[in-house]
Amino acid sequence: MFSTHLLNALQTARHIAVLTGAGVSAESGVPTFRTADGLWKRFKPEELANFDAFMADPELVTAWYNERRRIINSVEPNPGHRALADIAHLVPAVTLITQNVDGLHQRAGSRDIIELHGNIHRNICSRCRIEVQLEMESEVLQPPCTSCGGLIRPDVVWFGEFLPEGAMAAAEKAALDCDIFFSIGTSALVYPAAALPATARQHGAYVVEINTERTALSDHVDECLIGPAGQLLPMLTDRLKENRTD
Ligand code: BV8
Ligand code: ZN
Repeated sequence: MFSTHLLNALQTARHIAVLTGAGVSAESGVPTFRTADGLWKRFKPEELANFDAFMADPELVTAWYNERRRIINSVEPNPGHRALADIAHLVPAVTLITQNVDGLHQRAGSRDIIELHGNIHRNICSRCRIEVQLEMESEVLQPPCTSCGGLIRPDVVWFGEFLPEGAMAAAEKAALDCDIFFSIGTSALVYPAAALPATARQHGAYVVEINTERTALSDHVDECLIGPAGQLLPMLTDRLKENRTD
């Protein structure tokens, strides 16, 4: 399943970078962007996850995020999340870069996470961007911002919006420095996150993809492992635990 090269590289790696996408949370029961049903059957995520859609119909977009938050709050991290938390104890440096907004890596015990696209559990004013505690989980809109009257929105990065200050720089720094770069559970379609594996490879990292199917990235990696992250990652950490001596 895993190449000798990868297993050897894991033994001596001093820095591993990991980019995760919705596929890592799929086995927890969180729908991915592409196979989702419900609201997502009728709308493409790009049509909902953007500021114009929110301003045009704040109730619809808020309902979509409330529904997603309800699903996320009802699930648990899966063995894939936990294996990624374990790896951080087996390798001197692991940088976990996630596109996911569900907070499941944190709940699985991972630390030092770079959340490229924000976090659905945080809410901010769309005008002055102060953080707002949700008054109650409801379909209706939260009351407007008490300091400026702006609409309250989830603290996630929408299409056409810039990533959080410093997040992409930190992710790029890890891609430049790492020995092994994993792209796990992402369709590798959304930029600038999708550019990270190429950056890593150009700087000498061994790039590994883990996905249940081939993606736009698959022809541009050193090793493409087809299978569910929740199964392959624990197998990988088991091999790592067997042989790592330091
Ligand atoms: C920006 C948060 C600067 C919200 C999301 C070139 C350069 C820069 C920008 C662009 C560019 N070209 C186009 C753009 C614009 C755009 C973009 O990339 N568009 C795409 C559609 C072409 N990018 C942006 O707008 C970004 N901003 O660049 O700012 C700027 C500013 C102004 C003008 C120009 C530039 C912001 C993008 C962030 C959008 N926010 N999420 C929310 O969650 O609601 S995107 C969202 O979809 C995710 O966060 C993720 O990033 C993205 C893709 O999702 P994936 O995680 O990959 O999930 P997906 O469902 O697609 O795939 C799941 C995969 O898992 C599948 O491959 C499946 O096979 C696999 N899988 C399933 N089960 C399993 C599994 N794998 C393993 N195990 C399993 N069990
Ligand atoms: Zn405000």
